[in-house]
Amino acid sequence: MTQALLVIDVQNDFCPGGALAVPEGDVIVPGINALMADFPAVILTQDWHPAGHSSFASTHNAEPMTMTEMPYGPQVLWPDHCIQGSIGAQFHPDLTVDRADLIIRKGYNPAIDSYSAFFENDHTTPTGLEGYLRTRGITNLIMVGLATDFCVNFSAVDAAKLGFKVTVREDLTRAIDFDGSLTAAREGMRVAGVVLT
Ligand code: VGL
Ligand code: ZN
Repeated sequence: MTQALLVIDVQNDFCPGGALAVPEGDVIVPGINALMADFPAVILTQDWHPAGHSSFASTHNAEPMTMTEMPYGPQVLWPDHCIQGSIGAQFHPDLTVDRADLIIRKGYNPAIDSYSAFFENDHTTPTGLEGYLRTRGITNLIMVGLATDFCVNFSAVDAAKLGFKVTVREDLTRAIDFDGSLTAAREGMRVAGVVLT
Protein backbone atom coordinates (compact mmCIF):
# COMPACT_ATOMS: atom_id res chain seq x y z
CA MET A 1 0.00 0.00 0.00
CA THR A 2 1.52 3.29 -1.08
CA GLN A 3 -0.21 6.56 -0.37
CA ALA A 4 -0.16 9.85 -2.21
CA LEU A 5 -1.51 13.24 -1.23
CA LEU A 6 -3.37 14.86 -4.12
CA VAL A 7 -3.73 18.63 -3.68
CA ILE A 8 -6.41 19.94 -6.02
CA ASP A 9 -6.30 23.45 -7.53
CA VAL A 10 -5.08 25.56 -4.57
CA GLN A 11 -4.71 28.55 -6.89
CA ASN A 12 -5.21 32.29 -6.48
CA ASP A 13 -8.38 32.42 -8.58
CA PHE A 14 -10.10 29.96 -6.21
CA CYS A 15 -9.10 31.93 -3.11
CA PRO A 16 -10.70 35.11 -1.72
CA GLY A 17 -10.00 37.98 -4.14
CA GLY A 18 -9.73 35.59 -7.10
CA ALA A 19 -11.92 35.36 -10.18
CA LEU A 20 -13.82 32.29 -8.97
CA ALA A 21 -13.29 32.69 -5.26
CA VAL A 22 -14.28 29.80 -3.02
CA PRO A 23 -15.30 31.05 0.46
CA GLU A 24 -12.38 30.40 2.87
CA GLY A 25 -10.39 28.80 0.06
CA ASP A 26 -7.16 30.12 1.58
CA VAL A 27 -7.89 28.89 5.12
CA ILE A 28 -6.91 25.31 4.24
CA VAL A 29 -3.38 26.14 3.05
CA PRO A 30 -1.47 25.78 6.37
CA GLY A 31 -3.18 22.46 7.10
CA ILE A 32 -2.33 21.13 3.62
CA ASN A 33 1.31 22.18 4.00
CA ALA A 34 1.53 20.38 7.35
CA LEU A 35 -0.05 17.22 5.93
CA MET A 36 2.55 16.95 3.14
CA ALA A 37 5.17 15.74 5.65
CA ASP A 38 3.15 12.54 6.23
CA PHE A 39 3.24 11.40 2.60
CA PRO A 40 5.86 9.68 0.44
CA ALA A 41 4.30 11.28 -2.65
CA VAL A 42 2.71 14.69 -3.11
CA ILE A 43 0.96 15.65 -6.34
CA LEU A 44 -0.53 19.05 -7.14
CA THR A 45 -3.13 19.81 -9.79
CA GLN A 46 -3.43 23.15 -11.54
CA ASP A 47 -6.48 24.37 -13.46
CA TRP A 48 -4.90 25.77 -16.64
CA HIS A 49 -7.22 27.25 -19.26
CA PRO A 50 -6.38 29.05 -22.50
CA ALA A 51 -8.04 32.48 -22.91
CA GLY A 52 -11.46 32.07 -24.52
CA HIS A 53 -11.95 28.61 -23.01
CA SER A 54 -15.32 26.98 -23.77
CA SER A 55 -16.17 26.80 -20.04
CA PHE A 56 -16.06 30.61 -19.74
CA ALA A 57 -19.38 32.48 -19.82
CA SER A 58 -17.66 35.34 -21.67
CA THR A 59 -16.91 32.99 -24.58
CA HIS A 60 -20.65 32.45 -25.06
CA ASN A 61 -21.79 36.02 -24.23
CA ALA A 62 -23.62 34.44 -21.30
CA GLU A 63 -23.91 35.24 -17.60
CA PRO A 64 -21.45 33.44 -15.31
CA MET A 65 -22.94 30.63 -13.23
CA THR A 66 -25.51 29.67 -15.87
CA MET A 67 -25.68 26.32 -17.65
CA THR A 68 -25.00 25.39 -21.25
CA GLU A 69 -25.13 22.16 -23.22
CA MET A 70 -21.81 20.86 -24.57
CA PRO A 71 -21.37 17.83 -26.89
CA TYR A 72 -20.31 15.94 -23.73
CA GLY A 73 -23.29 17.08 -21.59
CA PRO A 74 -24.36 19.97 -19.34
CA GLN A 75 -21.64 22.43 -18.35
CA VAL A 76 -21.60 25.31 -15.86
CA LEU A 77 -20.36 28.54 -17.45
CA TRP A 78 -17.75 30.10 -15.18
CA PRO A 79 -16.19 33.52 -14.89
CA ASP A 80 -12.84 33.65 -16.73
CA HIS A 81 -10.38 31.96 -14.34
CA CYS A 82 -7.00 30.23 -14.17
CA ILE A 83 -5.85 31.54 -17.53
CA GLN A 84 -2.49 30.07 -18.51
CA GLY A 85 0.35 32.27 -17.28
CA SER A 86 -1.85 34.60 -15.23
CA ILE A 87 -1.41 35.46 -11.54
CA GLY A 88 -4.81 33.89 -10.89
CA ALA A 89 -3.56 30.55 -12.23
CA GLN A 90 -0.57 30.54 -9.88
CA PHE A 91 -0.68 28.48 -6.71
CA HIS A 92 -1.57 30.31 -3.50
CA PRO A 93 1.69 32.01 -2.46
CA ASP A 94 1.78 30.16 0.88
CA LEU A 95 1.30 26.68 -0.61
CA THR A 96 4.44 24.54 -0.27
CA VAL A 97 4.97 23.71 -3.93
CA ASP A 98 8.55 22.47 -3.50
CA ARG A 99 7.33 19.21 -1.94
CA ALA A 100 5.47 18.24 -5.13
CA ASP A 101 6.74 15.27 -7.13
CA LEU A 102 4.35 16.07 -9.96
CA ILE A 103 2.25 19.04 -11.00
CA ILE A 104 -0.50 17.98 -13.35
CA ARG A 105 -2.31 20.62 -15.38
CA LYS A 106 -5.84 20.24 -16.70
CA GLY A 107 -8.43 22.23 -18.63
CA TYR A 108 -5.95 23.17 -21.37
CA ASN A 109 -8.14 21.68 -24.13
CA PRO A 110 -10.13 24.68 -25.45
CA ALA A 111 -13.22 22.60 -26.26
CA ILE A 112 -13.54 20.47 -23.10
CA ASP A 113 -13.52 21.45 -19.44
CA SER A 114 -11.69 19.20 -16.99
CA TYR A 115 -12.77 19.14 -13.37
CA SER A 116 -11.22 15.76 -12.70
CA ALA A 117 -7.49 15.21 -12.38
CA PHE A 118 -8.00 11.92 -14.27
CA PHE A 119 -10.36 12.61 -17.19
CA GLU A 120 -11.66 15.64 -19.03
CA ASN A 121 -15.39 16.35 -18.71
CA ASP A 122 -16.16 14.04 -21.66
CA HIS A 123 -15.22 11.30 -19.12
CA THR A 124 -12.99 9.62 -21.74
CA THR A 125 -9.96 11.82 -22.51
CA PRO A 126 -7.31 10.89 -19.91
CA THR A 127 -4.89 13.36 -18.33
CA GLY A 128 -2.22 10.69 -17.80
CA LEU A 129 -2.41 10.80 -14.00
CA GLU A 130 -3.71 7.22 -13.72
CA GLY A 131 -0.66 5.84 -15.51
CA TYR A 132 1.68 7.93 -13.37
CA LEU A 133 0.15 6.66 -10.14
CA ARG A 134 0.05 3.03 -11.25
CA THR A 135 3.63 2.97 -12.46
CA ARG A 136 4.70 4.37 -9.08
CA GLY A 137 2.70 1.68 -7.29
CA ILE A 138 0.38 4.19 -5.62
CA THR A 139 -2.87 2.58 -4.47
CA ASN A 140 -4.29 5.00 -1.89
CA LEU A 141 -5.10 8.65 -2.41
CA ILE A 142 -5.85 11.34 0.15
CA MET A 143 -7.44 14.36 -1.51
CA VAL A 144 -7.59 17.96 -0.33
CA GLY A 145 -8.06 21.34 -2.01
CA LEU A 146 -10.60 23.26 -4.10
CA ALA A 147 -13.37 23.02 -4.76
CA THR A 148 -15.04 20.18 -2.82
CA ASP A 149 -18.08 20.04 -5.10
CA PHE A 150 -16.32 20.30 -8.47
CA CYS A 151 -12.68 19.38 -8.97
CA VAL A 152 -12.22 17.44 -5.72
CA ASN A 153 -15.53 15.61 -6.24
CA PHE A 154 -14.86 14.65 -9.88
CA SER A 155 -11.29 13.60 -9.09
CA ALA A 156 -12.35 11.50 -6.10
CA VAL A 157 -15.16 9.73 -7.97
CA ASP A 158 -12.97 8.99 -11.00
CA ALA A 159 -10.15 7.69 -8.78
CA ALA A 160 -12.56 5.40 -6.91
CA LYS A 161 -13.99 4.10 -10.20
CA LEU A 162 -10.43 3.35 -11.34
CA GLY A 163 -9.92 1.21 -8.24
CA PHE A 164 -7.89 3.54 -6.01
CA LYS A 165 -8.76 3.74 -2.32
CA VAL A 166 -9.81 7.36 -1.88
CA THR A 167 -10.24 9.52 1.20
CA VAL A 168 -11.31 13.17 1.03
CA ARG A 169 -10.24 15.23 4.03
CA GLU A 170 -13.26 17.53 4.13
CA ASP A 171 -11.64 19.77 6.72
CA LEU A 172 -8.98 20.59 4.12
CA THR A 173 -11.41 21.33 1.28
CA ARG A 174 -13.85 24.18 0.68
CA ALA A 175 -16.87 24.29 -1.65
CA ILE A 176 -18.39 26.63 -4.24
CA ASP A 177 -21.84 25.23 -3.27
CA PHE A 178 -23.73 26.35 -6.37
CA ASP A 179 -27.34 25.19 -6.71
CA GLY A 180 -27.09 22.25 -4.31
CA SER A 181 -23.77 21.10 -5.75
CA LEU A 182 -22.16 20.33 -2.38
CA THR A 183 -24.93 18.02 -1.18
CA ALA A 184 -24.99 16.24 -4.55
CA ALA A 185 -21.20 15.92 -4.54
CA ARG A 186 -21.10 14.42 -1.04
CA GLU A 187 -23.76 11.87 -2.00
CA GLY A 188 -22.01 11.02 -5.30
CA MET A 189 -18.68 10.50 -3.57
CA ARG A 190 -20.23 8.26 -0.90
CA VAL A 191 -21.98 6.13 -3.55
CA ALA A 192 -18.66 5.77 -5.41
CA GLY A 193 -17.01 4.45 -2.24
CA VAL A 194 -15.02 7.54 -1.36
CA VAL A 195 -14.37 7.94 2.38
CA LEU A 196 -15.18 11.45 3.65
CA THR A 197 -13.47 12.44 6.88
C1 VGL B 1 -12.96 24.28 -10.64
C2 VGL B 1 -14.77 25.25 -11.63
C3 VGL B 1 -14.04 25.49 -12.78
C4 VGL B 1 -12.40 23.62 -9.42
C5 VGL B 1 -12.21 24.51 -11.77
O1 VGL B 1 -11.16 23.61 -9.25
O2 VGL B 1 -13.20 23.09 -8.62
N1 VGL B 1 -14.25 24.64 -10.59
N2 VGL B 1 -12.76 25.12 -12.82
ZN1 ZN C 1 -11.62 25.74 -14.46
